[in-house]
Amino acid sequence: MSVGKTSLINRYANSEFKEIMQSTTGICNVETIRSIDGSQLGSSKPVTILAKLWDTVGQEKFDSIPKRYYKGVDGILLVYDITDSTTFDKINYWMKQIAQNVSSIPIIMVGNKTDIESLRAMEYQEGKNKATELGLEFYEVSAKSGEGVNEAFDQLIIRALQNSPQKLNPKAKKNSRKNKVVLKSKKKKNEKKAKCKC
Ligand SMILES: Nc1nc2c(ncn2[C@@H]2O[C@H](COP(=O)(O)OP(=O)(O)O)[C@@H](O)[C@H]2O)c(=O)[nH]1
Ligand SMILES: [Mg+2]
Repeated sequence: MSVGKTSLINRYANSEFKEIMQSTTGICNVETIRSIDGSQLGSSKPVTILAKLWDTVGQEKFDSIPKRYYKGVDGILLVYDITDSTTFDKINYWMKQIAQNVSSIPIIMVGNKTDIESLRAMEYQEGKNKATELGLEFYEVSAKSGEGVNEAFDQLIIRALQNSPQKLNPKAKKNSRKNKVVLKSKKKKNEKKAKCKC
């Protein structure tokens, strides 16, 4: 399901969007250093963190993501495409898959591709209602325009840090790896700062 997982990671980590993405195989991840609002983390100052974003690199097309992909995950971005109701209809399925593999980690639901409003198949409120039903926070975003992307990822990082406060080590300013948060873009979540080679 090409909902835009790789594009969202590329937008968040590299501030870019490429119309044609190579199809992805193999494990692919990208690290990005972010300065995020500290107010929800007990800090009056922005907090600098290193986030590692993992792509699902096509595994979801087999309707099952290998267990190893879930290992060490601190948070999941569950993505559907607002122009394709079949991707929305799979949210419950993926929530069950996640529940079978991880527990007690934040999950944020995201409807991608808001830049193509004319092709919208799922209304904002439908997404919001589904997220509420599942107890998830919800954002509509566009990897293409960038709308909502930083907000959704930043919020996931904040939730992940609230969930694992030991990863928030203010004394580790000189060593941002200690503030590492590992996120996997579910149905969705790619080497170095610059380009994702996926
Ligand atoms: N218009 C539009 N196209 C997008 C957006 N995000 C991804 N795409 C396109 O959707 C297709 C699939 O994107 P990709 O990131 O490879 O999806 P993935 O299979 O979930 O990783 C590609 O042609 C992208 O250019 C978006 O926000 N807006
Ligand atoms: Mg992809």
